[in-house]
Amino acid sequence: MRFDTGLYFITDSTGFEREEFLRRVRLALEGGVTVMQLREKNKTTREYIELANAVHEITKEFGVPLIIDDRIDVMLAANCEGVHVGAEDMPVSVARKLIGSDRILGATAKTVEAASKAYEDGADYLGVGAIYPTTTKVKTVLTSTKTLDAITKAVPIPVNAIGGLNPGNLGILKGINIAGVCAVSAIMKADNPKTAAQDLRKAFDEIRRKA
Ligand code: TZP
Ligand code: MG
Repeated sequence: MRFDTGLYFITDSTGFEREEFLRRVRLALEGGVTVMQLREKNKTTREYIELANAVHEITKEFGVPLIIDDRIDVMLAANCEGVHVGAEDMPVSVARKLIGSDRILGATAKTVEAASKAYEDGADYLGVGAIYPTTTKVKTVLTSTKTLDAITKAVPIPVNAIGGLNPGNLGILKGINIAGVCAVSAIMKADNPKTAAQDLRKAFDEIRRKA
């Protein structure tokens, strides 16, 4: 399965009926999402597994890896491709031991020190942000583009920018060697998640061309 963090879509099912949520997931994939993360904060374990299975059926059709936010048990239960851990979740080294070497392990990092440690502890990619303030429910602080740039130079694994990103505001990332962009609301809440994903991809390719 390809592992390309170029267009990393993080879901948030809040406020969507199941069928509408799954329709949006499919549209996002049609729009060129390269990796997807299921991020659920208010579901029971049973519900989280059930939704992971349903989303995984769709991502598999597109050959796109499905990463589960935070929950290794849910990732294993739905036999997904990987897990993403934040600063308050399972430590990266423990997560790596638990999931083995074949699954994808992502980590959040806001400093060069945290990024280097996450890499040494076994992370396959990093999410760095928030670059802009975000309306998505998350405990985070802003990360400067200077820190983002330093992190890309400090670790040899893909580094993605995250937080408040949309096709119109990627300009500040120009010249920084990120592997991709992560987005929740720019795709999840778009009138059309397919064109939203396409637009985000185009904007990312554009800043890379100018990098
Ligand atoms: N971590 C840092 S910002 C963020 C996460 C999970 C949320 C990003 O959501 P959005 O809607 O793309 O700003
Ligand atoms: Mg987390």
